[in-house]
Amino acid sequence: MSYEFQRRPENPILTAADLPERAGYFLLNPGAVKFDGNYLLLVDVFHREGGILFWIARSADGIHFRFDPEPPEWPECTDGWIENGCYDPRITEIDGEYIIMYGSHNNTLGTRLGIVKTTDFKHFERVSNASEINNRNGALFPEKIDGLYCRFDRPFGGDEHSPCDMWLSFSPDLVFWGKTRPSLSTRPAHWDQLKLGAGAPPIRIKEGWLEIYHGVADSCDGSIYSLFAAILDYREPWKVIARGKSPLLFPEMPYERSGRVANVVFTCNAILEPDDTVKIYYGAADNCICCAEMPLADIVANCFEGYRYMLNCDQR
Ligand code: M1P
Repeated sequence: MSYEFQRRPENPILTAADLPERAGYFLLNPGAVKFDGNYLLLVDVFHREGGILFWIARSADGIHFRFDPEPPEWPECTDGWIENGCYDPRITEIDGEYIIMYGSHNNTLGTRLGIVKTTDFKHFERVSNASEINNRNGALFPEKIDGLYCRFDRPFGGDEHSPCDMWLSFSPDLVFWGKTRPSLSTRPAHWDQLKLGAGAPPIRIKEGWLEIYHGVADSCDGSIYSLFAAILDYREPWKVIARGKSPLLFPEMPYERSGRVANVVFTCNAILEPDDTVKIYYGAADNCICCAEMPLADIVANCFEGYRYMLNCDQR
């Protein structure tokens, strides 16, 4: 049986033409939360003047979004790191604070993970630059594991086109990170054979932690980014309980197959709705933003239809 996300017929739901004063050329990979009765997207915008920055879009119905008139005032770095751009935000709510983990880019040195927090999506406060250089796809768990904050990250040792896996790191304070250990790895002859990276902050479900991630495969004509799911043990998230064998979303539509980067579907978010539907706002071809939905039960079925690593689901 094939379990896949269903695309919204309104796709793409946001394009650069929706920006105030034609401020940019490409939109991609938003963080997404429900905030103050609205759906809120923190969108990567490739600006007309060059560079990449965040801009907020809001919607009452989750489909028709409007950008704020101006981008938010984004806090500068405090540790000597010059941030020339920011992208791929993952937003995690912990105790009423929204913690944003994102790619903090320096034109010469590369990308590391930045952390900024807010309570109102108007004022943003820097927490830390929380990784070494050449690390991105950071996603913070919404609960501490054994008293420590826990994040996925994705170091790329060679260069970003080399094979690379997802890792887990832990921190007492969101500043100092360690106890780093491997998590999900690439799989030969699968659509995540080359590299992978966290997508959404994990969601706690009864089977463990649900993680929707992107897997990358190489083709004769560049990379192909698709979305997968895995379920990890609740107390020991380095243990994989189940992992989907086939993608939940594969770039098939024209707006996913051509754009700034061809053949990309990429999410930094997953919203579990009260009716147990999972909604994602994903970047298509690094060019525009789309929405897709799928029952949680079907995502779980996709995971268990794949490999079964461990059937002890009792630890909640
Ligand atoms: O161009 C596709 C994606 O490439 C990067 O993802 P990864 O680090 O997994 O290769 C990111 O830059 C992402 O923003 C982009 O959509």
